[in-house]
Amino acid sequence: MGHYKSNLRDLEFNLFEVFGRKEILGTGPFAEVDEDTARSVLEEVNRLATGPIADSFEDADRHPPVFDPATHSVTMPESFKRSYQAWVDAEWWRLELQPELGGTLAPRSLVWAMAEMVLGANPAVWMFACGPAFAHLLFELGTPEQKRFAEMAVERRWGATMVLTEPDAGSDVGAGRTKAIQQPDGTWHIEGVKRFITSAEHDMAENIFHLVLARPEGAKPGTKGLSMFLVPKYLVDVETGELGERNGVYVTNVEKKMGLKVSTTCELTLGEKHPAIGYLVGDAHDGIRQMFMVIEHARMMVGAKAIATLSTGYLNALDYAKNRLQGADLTRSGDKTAPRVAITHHPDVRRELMLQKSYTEAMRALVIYTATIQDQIQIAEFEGRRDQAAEALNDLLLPLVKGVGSERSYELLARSLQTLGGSGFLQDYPIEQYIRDSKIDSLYEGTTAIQGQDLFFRKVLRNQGAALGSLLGEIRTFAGSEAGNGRLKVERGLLDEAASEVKAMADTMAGWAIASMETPQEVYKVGLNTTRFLMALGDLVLGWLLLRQAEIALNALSASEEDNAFYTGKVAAASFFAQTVLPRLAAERRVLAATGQDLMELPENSF
Ligand code: ST9
Ligand code: FAD
Repeated sequence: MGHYKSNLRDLEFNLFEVFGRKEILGTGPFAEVDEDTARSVLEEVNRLATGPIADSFEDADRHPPVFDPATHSVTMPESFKRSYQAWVDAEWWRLELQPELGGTLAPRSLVWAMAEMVLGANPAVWMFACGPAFAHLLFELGTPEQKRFAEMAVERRWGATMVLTEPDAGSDVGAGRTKAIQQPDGTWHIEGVKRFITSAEHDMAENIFHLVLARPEGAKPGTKGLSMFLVPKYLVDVETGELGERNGVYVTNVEKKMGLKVSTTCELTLGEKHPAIGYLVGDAHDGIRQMFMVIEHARMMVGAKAIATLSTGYLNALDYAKNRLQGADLTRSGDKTAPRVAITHHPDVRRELMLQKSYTEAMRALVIYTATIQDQIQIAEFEGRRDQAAEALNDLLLPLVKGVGSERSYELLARSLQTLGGSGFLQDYPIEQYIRDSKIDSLYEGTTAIQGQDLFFRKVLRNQGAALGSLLGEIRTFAGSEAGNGRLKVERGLLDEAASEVKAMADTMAGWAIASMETPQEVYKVGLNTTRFLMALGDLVLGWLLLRQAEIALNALSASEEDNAFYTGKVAAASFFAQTVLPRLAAERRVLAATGQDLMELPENSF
């Protein structure tokens, strides 16, 4: 048995029983993908993920890529190349592409369900294989030549990267100093050093194209002065498809890391040896907006990766717990002759397992729910209109998927390891690697602090609370409904209280933000609470999604005996979360309300 334990049953429960994807499959933009096709895709991806994709997970951690500074090249582990090739050859990544690029457009909900299994089995496989998704964006934004480039990138499976970060520009992307100098022939020379660039070098594709943020000479400071350039490793003749000269963009270092070692994290030096030729994407100076189209996608991916890892961590812990005999049942602890029981019998282990299960399944539901909002956006685009409410809700949910998904997964993976006792600390089990590999998820694509600020300042305040208001409205309507026919009454009451706490938190923070227009320091109180608010809204939404699942599960339970254990577990997880997690939001609200300026006034040398 490989390390990866998938949960296809729960993915299908979300897609088909909770979020009714049957209604949109086989119709509109998804005419080519009906329910049967979707189910068989999931089954096939599950087979690949639990087999060849997962196979190199451990080996590639122990034998990471080798960088040769003399040739600026990277040799990938052979085992990993096989996993990568298995995924690329299966061609399911075409479900992300429009037909003009050789794709068969599927709903985002199906794509993210499929992604969960690959990301859980071997996340770097998905990341290295993102070239076509980058090409999809280039095809949308690019000039006719760039569209042709994008077609070739898909046909020939080129790799791709997103290039923002510099030594002095991490969270603060606008501090970037990489320059772009226009040439008489309309191309640009890019000069600078970027760092931490994922997948910027490897030996699994004949070409790699970089989407680079750089500042044209004379452009204004900050993010709004940045433009996006296409900088290929090898120049390409788009008429003939021939690869031309080596471009002046070289990997000058590959980082040694705590985890996710097979994913190359590169220093990228542009224009030092010879010119690094760049092409302005879409011939428009619109870099940060364009790059955020990639970032939004990548933030969803990072959250999905974290949650997928927690899921396999929990299922490994559960498997171990069912088989590990230790101690007697607590009711017979005084009897030294009592039979030893599986540790699942111990109340403390049960509580820990249920905490892992409820967060895992709630966060999976969060990913799929967010993806269903993306389905709505896709359908609107297909019909030639914009669904602005769906766009705003998707914007609101993304920091939850990324910020809450990564923080809770890392925290709970430590609980999964704990379930194995000392064995969890060993490399004989995959959880120590899961923890190392998933730590990155709260760091890249915007740290948790950035997610909290994005959520509050951009997605709540700037949106004047519209998306938050309608989400809270939906949650409260559910709480006030008859969902669960009385069986979920207590839980719905707890959900309603939690919604009031979160609303009060948002109102208090908005009050400080408004007051800061007169008294600037008031904004510190907001900044002291943005992460708290992020996590609190996350718990509320997770609690709601679990209860929605429980309602469906209760109906299914009374309709048939089939899958009894699965549905019973759903109701139990929702109930547990409502009773043990949601009440904590009252304390969070009190802590928030009591925020003062003390921390900000404390002299730095008193820390
Ligand atoms: C990284 C990569 O870490 C790690 C993993 C790589 C994996 C590779 C594979 C990924 C695959 C993806 C494939 C994709 C293909 C795509 C296909 C898609 C079809 N939402 O607030 P302001 C924009 S990479 C949208 O003033 P500051 C907006 O245009 C490194 N847009 O910001 C705005 O203008 P306006 C990741 C947003 O104070 C403008 O920015 N690094 C959003 O100037 C300025 O906004 C980071 O993530 C948003 N949420 O700058 C950096 N926010 O307001 C983290 C801003 O007029 N730091 N815009 O609309 C931040 O996010 C900062 O808050 C900051 C601040 C840089 C935005
Ligand atoms: P800093 O910005 O220096 O942050 C340090 C600490 O300060 C953090 O805790 C942060 O939350 C906090 N902080 C910073 N600013 C604020 C603020 N305004 N308010 C509150 N707190 C703040 N980048 C790319 O462009 N492309 C890639 O492909 C890529 N891949 C990566 C892969 C790996 C393995 C790693 C480690 C990084 C990668 N990155 C990539 C860079 C990544 O996005 C940045 O590391 C991240 O955005 C944080 O920047 P920083 O590391 O400079 O931290």
